[in-house]
Amino acid sequence: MAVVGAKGPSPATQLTGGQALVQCLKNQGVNVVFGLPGIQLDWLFDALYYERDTIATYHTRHEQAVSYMADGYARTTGRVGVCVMVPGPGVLNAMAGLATAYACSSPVLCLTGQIPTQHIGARRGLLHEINDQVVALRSVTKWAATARRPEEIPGLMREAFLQLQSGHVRPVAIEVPLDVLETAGAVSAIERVEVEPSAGDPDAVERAAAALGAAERPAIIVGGGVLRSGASEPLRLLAEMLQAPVATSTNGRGALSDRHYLAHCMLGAQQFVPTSDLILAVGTRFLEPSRSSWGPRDGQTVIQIDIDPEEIGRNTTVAIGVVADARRALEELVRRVPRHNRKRASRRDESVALQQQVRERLRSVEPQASFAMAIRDVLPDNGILVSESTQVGYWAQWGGFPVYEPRTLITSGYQGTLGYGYATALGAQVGALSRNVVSINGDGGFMYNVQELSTMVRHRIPLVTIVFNDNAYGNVRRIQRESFGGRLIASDLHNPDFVRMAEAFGVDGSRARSPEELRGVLASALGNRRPALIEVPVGEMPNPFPIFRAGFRGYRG
Ligand SMILES: Cc1ncc(C[n+]2csc(CCOP(=O)(O)OP(=O)(O)O)c2C)c(N)n1
Ligand SMILES: [Mg+2]
Repeated sequence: MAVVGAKGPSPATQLTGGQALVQCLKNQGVNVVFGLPGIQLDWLFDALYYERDTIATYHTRHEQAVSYMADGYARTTGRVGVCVMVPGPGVLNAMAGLATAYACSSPVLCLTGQIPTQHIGARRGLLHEINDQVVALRSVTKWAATARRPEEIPGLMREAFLQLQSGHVRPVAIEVPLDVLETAGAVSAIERVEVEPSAGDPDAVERAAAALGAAERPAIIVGGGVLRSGASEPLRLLAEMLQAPVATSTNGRGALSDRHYLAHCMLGAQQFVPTSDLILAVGTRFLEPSRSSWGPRDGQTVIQIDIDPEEIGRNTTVAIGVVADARRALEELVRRVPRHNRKRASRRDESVALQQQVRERLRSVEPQASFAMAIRDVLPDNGILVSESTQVGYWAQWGGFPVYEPRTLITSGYQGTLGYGYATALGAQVGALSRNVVSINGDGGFMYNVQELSTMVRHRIPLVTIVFNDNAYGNVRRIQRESFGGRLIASDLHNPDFVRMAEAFGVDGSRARSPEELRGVLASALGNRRPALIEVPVGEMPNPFPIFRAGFRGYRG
């Protein structure tokens, strides 16, 4: 790992801890912060006040939204999403967002306060005190530290930004006690830290190139790592060179455009993996294939490329492992494979036939398919869909919703965090202000962050959010009906009139009662470029799980 652009510390100046944090953010090129203030953070917010022309502060109505928004922003931009919240209850409120960012390998920097240094660990019961806050933060970050003096802040921020750009990217956190934010010290602000991505061990890449070139029917499975490293172009070139079908995990969807003849979701992989002699896995935990009846078996060679050495071979036996950035490694393979590559017949017809077969199977799940495709019909190719744990969301994210560009489908990954969607979409829209962003929610999940309708109006975020309202935790209710003899408990919901509620917040409210109506109402909402909510009253929807998880053991959604 090479660090470029990091200059030595500039001459020290007298800065408060709060000012030091903000100078480090500024030097690192951060220009958006999501935060909710409080007395422990007054010195930090005051420092943000002085830099308000460089760093925009988006404040929310609950701390869960600051971490979700930072994650959404990071996912659409690829930049670091910064969230700021008071210690104790503020941190705890933000943890589901951090856990989701962790699951989705998202670069989120969490900055929080702490009780005054001299009292930490004494358990006196000071304002916002919780025991072992930094330990709690470690459960949802790859690295968390405490700043004990203002002078330590540049070094800690440097480490934070290194961690946010190297290895397995995941959230990091720094807690800064009240007195450290307030006190001035001789602080040297860091310059921008940029990490040069690693291309991996050349010998391992060469062995991978030789094996790929020799394979008769290679297949490629990719995950979010391809999106994070911007590896779509070398992925496409390699796939075409090898005539290898490419399946994307839920987190990797969009890595290869669904318009490409070799692009598949995991339903396609269920068909082509068993007849492949070699499987190349790139930037994916490989969880679903490795735990399914159609996953790798004896006689099939698996090559895995991952930036995280701990992921190599974690979920399946790997013949060749390459620890590398996905883009660098794929570019290297594109350069090396031609020397080894056998002459290959086009697999276009076979792949397109499989795409059609999978599409037909997916489109049989109604009304989910028609609602999702109504959205696709009016959302431009570069428009972003933020999914949720709701019936149309499952269908969309697992493969039904065609994704045409990288970073245009956002999910909660393995965390399955109900309620993450709307606030994450607000952050996604802040990161992509000139593009269309659509958030889909169930009535259950949406109400987790309903108060952020206020944030959407206050900050003029032109997001269009759709609420599929079945007056139920529909997923739970269907399981109770189908698997527990209809013993319904804790799964019915009382809701407000969503349209009137939206209007009370100053949000454009409308209703669509069918996929056809949704297409029209959504098209005009997207054209208006104003905060909007569309309620779609729905009934119980059929279970999509059997179709998607046919070969997948141990997962119920
Ligand atoms: C934080 C969290 N709490 C609870 C759940 C369990 N859960 C998954 S889906 C679901 C119901 C979702 O209801 P709704 O948002 O209305 O969507 P619907 O299934 O009705 O379309 C629940 C409670 C979860 N995934 N995450
Ligand atoms: Mg519901």
